[in-house]
Amino acid sequence: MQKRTTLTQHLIEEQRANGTIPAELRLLIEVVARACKRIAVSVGKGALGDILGEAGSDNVQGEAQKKLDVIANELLTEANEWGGHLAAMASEEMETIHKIPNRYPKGEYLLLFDPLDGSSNIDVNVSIGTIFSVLKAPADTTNLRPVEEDDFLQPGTAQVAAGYAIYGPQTQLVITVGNGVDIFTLDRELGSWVRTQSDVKIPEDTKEFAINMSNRRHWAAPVKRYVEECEAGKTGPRGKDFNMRWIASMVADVHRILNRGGIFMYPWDAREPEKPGKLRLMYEANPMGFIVEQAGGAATNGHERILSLQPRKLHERVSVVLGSKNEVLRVTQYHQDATETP
Ligand code: P6P
Repeated sequence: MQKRTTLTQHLIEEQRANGTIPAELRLLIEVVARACKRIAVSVGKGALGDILGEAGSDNVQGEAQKKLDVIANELLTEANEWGGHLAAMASEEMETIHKIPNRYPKGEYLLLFDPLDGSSNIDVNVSIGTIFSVLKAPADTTNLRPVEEDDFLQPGTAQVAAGYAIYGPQTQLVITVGNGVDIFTLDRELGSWVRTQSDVKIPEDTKEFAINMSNRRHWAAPVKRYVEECEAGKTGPRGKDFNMRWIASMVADVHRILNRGGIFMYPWDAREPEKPGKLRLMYEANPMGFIVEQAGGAATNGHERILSLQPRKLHERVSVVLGSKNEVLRVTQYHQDATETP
């Protein structure tokens, strides 16, 4: 029987080898991982638990919340309040930042999360997930002043850890602390996360693209050009046939790309021209961008590196193009061509 490495052992070995994981950060990641196990139990109940359907409330984005959105958000906030690792939290499901109650000690980290991404898939039993990002809180927030929303507005390059859990045929946890990407599978008998893939790398080329094709008429010209060239296949300018996937669950689409390459696009489109895109920068694009880059891929907003963007609002949206590096760079080139064409 092959000896498997658990998440705890992996993080301790990372701490020893690279020193990039202070004990407080390791404990924070373990608390988040434990909360994801509890979310997995709720998700797995389906119709057997009172967890499907609408919660009867809207989130900050004005989207109808599913019961599981609210349950997952509560599980993550309750699990992370008392540990003493955090200065505050932020969630897609909460309009303002969530401060640590005064009865608990404060820590030096900020945790941001989308507690249940892809929730439109819950009721039809398609893979969904939890996405999280960890930032350092400004030093003076630990004792001198309360944390404010602006303290969260750091570029993605400031992340010290990021990850996601995917609740699918297997329940898996994907983690990076800046030394590559590792994947853990939940051993339901032991209740522990077991490392099943180490230092995952995304192929630089691909034959698979992911985009919601029903929005084609609303895309900008460079995106139309890229997708049409993929559709043209072997006889077209790309000289190869492409396949298309769209699960409408970012975690699931990114997980496929992490495992076999591909490009994921949720670009700006003319339906809501004032918005740069649908996906959220702080707790979707930044953590996924960190993970994809750590696996040798690229992540841009079509023009520039996502992790370099300076956030202006906690819930701001962004256009996302991520995955196999050479394909992402091609889309960026097409955007540059379009700006240079007279
Ligand atoms: P559409 C899920 O609601 C989500 O935020 C992402 O997980 C997913 O990639 C995207 O929206 C799907 O959007 O417009 O195709 O339903």
